[in-house]
Amino acid sequence: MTLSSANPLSVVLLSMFAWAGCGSPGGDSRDPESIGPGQDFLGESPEAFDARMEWWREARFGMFIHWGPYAVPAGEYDGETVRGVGEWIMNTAQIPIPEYEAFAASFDPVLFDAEEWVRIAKDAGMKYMIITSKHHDGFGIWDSEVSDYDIMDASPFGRDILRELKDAADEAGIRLGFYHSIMDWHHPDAQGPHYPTYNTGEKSNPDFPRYVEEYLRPQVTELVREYDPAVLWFDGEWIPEWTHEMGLDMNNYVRSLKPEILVNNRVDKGRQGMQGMTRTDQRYAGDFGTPEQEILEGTSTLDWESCMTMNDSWGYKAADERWKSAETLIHNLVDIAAKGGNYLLNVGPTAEGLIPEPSVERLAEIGEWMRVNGEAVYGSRLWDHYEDGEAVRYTFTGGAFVYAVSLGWPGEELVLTKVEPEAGSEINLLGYSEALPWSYEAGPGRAGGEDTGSRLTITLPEALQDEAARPCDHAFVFKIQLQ
Ligand code: FHN
Repeated sequence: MTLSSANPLSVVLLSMFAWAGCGSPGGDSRDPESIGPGQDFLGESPEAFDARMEWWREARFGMFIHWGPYAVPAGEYDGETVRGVGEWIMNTAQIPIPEYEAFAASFDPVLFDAEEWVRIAKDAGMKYMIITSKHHDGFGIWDSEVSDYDIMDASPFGRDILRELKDAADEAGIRLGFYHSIMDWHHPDAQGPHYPTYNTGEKSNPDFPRYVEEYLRPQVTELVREYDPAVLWFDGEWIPEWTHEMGLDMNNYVRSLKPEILVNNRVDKGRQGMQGMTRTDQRYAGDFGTPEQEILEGTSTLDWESCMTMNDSWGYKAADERWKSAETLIHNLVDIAAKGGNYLLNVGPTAEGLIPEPSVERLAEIGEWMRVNGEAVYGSRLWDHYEDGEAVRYTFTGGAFVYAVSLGWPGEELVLTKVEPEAGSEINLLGYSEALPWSYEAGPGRAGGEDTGSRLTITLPEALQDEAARPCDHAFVFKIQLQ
């Protein structure tokens, strides 16, 4: 069993924050009628928040897609493999803007098939997709009126990738959201002038507010109005130029364009690094926390989504073959669902427009598992316990049943210490038709209103000791009727 994982965050901050008169510096250049006076989305009622989050909490599993001109060098520069993640090559290899623009000029993914990508995600059991509309390199993969540094004007491809994906996703009933980088290594009013170290942290561009007003916000407006995304997934908020006020302002602005949209916590400055949850020292914008490459240690009553690579790079990096196994990915999904979170699993397509085969294979294997066990993941929420030792996770989707998920085959019997079944009820292994024999011994005592030392022993038939006879691989879900 392999798992790879910090603390609760307070999302729904009910403090009032009057919209009109606040917001970004330099007056209000936005289109007035799209923002009602005094509209304050941070003051949303918990009921309204729950209603808005409902599809997302039900979904639990999504595809992250990092794709752009960085797929062209694919992690190589000057004949060398550049250290670190592929999508950072412009910064890591200190590539001057004109030279990097040449990668955009040769970004021509003729094998790109939006329906195929959506099919791969849907068949894996994923319910939503988040694609990089613009990453730190500043290149837009949609037909932007605001900029020429996009797929229509700066590359020979001439097809609107976001349009094609949106249409395919809608067709398949998959929700589509956009990652959008606040940091921009290409824009002269943003981090472009920080060359050679675009992600410096030591310099601050005094013209940055103009970038926010005349570039970032208009592009965000285009994305929301033209493509109606379900989620805006901001990133790159750590730059010194981006402020808490700008974050609150952007959150409210985006919500005023589409009140039901979801916005991650990286719109604001409250994120605690890779652990990803939001500090509580003051009110911050954002609907969910974003642990990165890790899973929360314990549970959180608040919404969170762990994003993770399948190898070590978000963007396509030819040399990176450190692929996680399908078993690891399935165990992560179960662990995250048991802890009340979402799993946003990444793919980094090639410059030709293909999702790498190792990713496709693993997603297909996860899909096989989800077709047997998905009911234990979708809509899962916190139960009394999320684990029963290293090798067992509990998921609960409301109703009369709890799911005990064994991370690996338990052998001839599975012993659980934190659940008492309804007397005389059936225990079933998902995907296996016959009910399983079980016995329950109440514990010697009760602590915290619970039986301690109780033992529920589920006996597994001889037939299932043969791997080929089991309904699935990697993790096994026992459906238990609660007392
Ligand atoms: O710098 C980015 C990185 O390239 C990638 O997009 C990840 C995904 O969450 N976020 C940032 C690092 O925290």
